[in-house]
Amino acid sequence: MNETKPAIAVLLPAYNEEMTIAQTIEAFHEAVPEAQIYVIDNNSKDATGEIAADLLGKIGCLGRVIHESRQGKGNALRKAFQSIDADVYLLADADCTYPAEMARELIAPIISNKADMVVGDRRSCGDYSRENKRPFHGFGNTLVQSLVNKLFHSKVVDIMSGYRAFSRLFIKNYPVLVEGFEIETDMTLHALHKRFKILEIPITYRNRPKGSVSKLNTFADGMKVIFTIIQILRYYRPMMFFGGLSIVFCISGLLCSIPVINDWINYKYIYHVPLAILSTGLEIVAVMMFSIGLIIDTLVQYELREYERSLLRSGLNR
Ligand SMILES: Nc1nc2c(ncn2[C@@H]2O[C@H](COP(=O)(O)OP(=O)(O)O)[C@@H](O)[C@H]2O)c(=O)[nH]1
Ligand SMILES: [Mg+2]
Repeated sequence: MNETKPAIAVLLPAYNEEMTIAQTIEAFHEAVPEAQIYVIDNNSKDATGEIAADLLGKIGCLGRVIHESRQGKGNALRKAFQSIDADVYLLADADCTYPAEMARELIAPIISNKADMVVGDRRSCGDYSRENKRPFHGFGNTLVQSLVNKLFHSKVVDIMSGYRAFSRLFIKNYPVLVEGFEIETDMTLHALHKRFKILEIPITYRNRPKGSVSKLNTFADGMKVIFTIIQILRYYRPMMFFGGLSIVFCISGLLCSIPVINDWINYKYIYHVPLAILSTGLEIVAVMMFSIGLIIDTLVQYELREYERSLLRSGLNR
């Protein structure tokens, strides 16, 4: 790798994007001519792969088309992160929605080491709410955003943006464990949890051109958002998750025990035997939940420690 001139890789995951792929490649090639452009095609049923390969050859661009058979944006990026070596990675959609002309602005903080992840924030300019015709997506975004910011004491505006630049340090130490669209949320969480430097730059956002359709499914991906929220709590704040459940069980157990205790105080005998058994069971579950939270919290701390060690071992400077 060259110290003076950093290698830049533009990553364009694409699934059935024959309408927009050529325009997207051209736009990024014009914005950053020295960059290598990689299109990660995922079993597209249209001519996405061929169009991309032809065009990359024609314009003399250094990148190539990568094929990944496991479906999903997460799987596609996993392959890209494993097989591409660069100093700066720029991720965008292959659907002409993100402004390629702002590529340099996103890349600059990575090159000058001011950030490990730069996020193109679609929300601050107001374009996203205006251009995006799917209100549920905005709602899901806001829900996850406020939860994440509360948990990590952060101020991230656009958690799910698909326009991002990354340092080599971030990419080569990011374990891709998700398969689909959860990858953006996951990357943000990973960066916050592992204390990578995040910078957000407001960008303009256009809707997909007519005839081109989003691969996102409002219901299925909406369910995933809810699942993601549960996972965030479970993995990143286990004590809060299991502790919260423990409190719920503990209070339910106490409520169930009121008639039982009443019996004992008044008659020195227990008439509400089923309630007594139920409250005992609930209190046992409460203690179990608390213990599970404590164990997983310790594991997360241990994992964080190991992660920091591996960063030091990888010999890359922040
Ligand atoms: N490689 C690959 N890319 C995908 C897949 N699904 C979506 N993409 C691409 O990921 C990008 C974002 O998807 P998009 O449908 O635009 O989602 P939206 O921007 O949230 O509406 C686009 O460039 C898609 O072509 C997939 O299964 N595999
Ligand atoms: Mg898109």
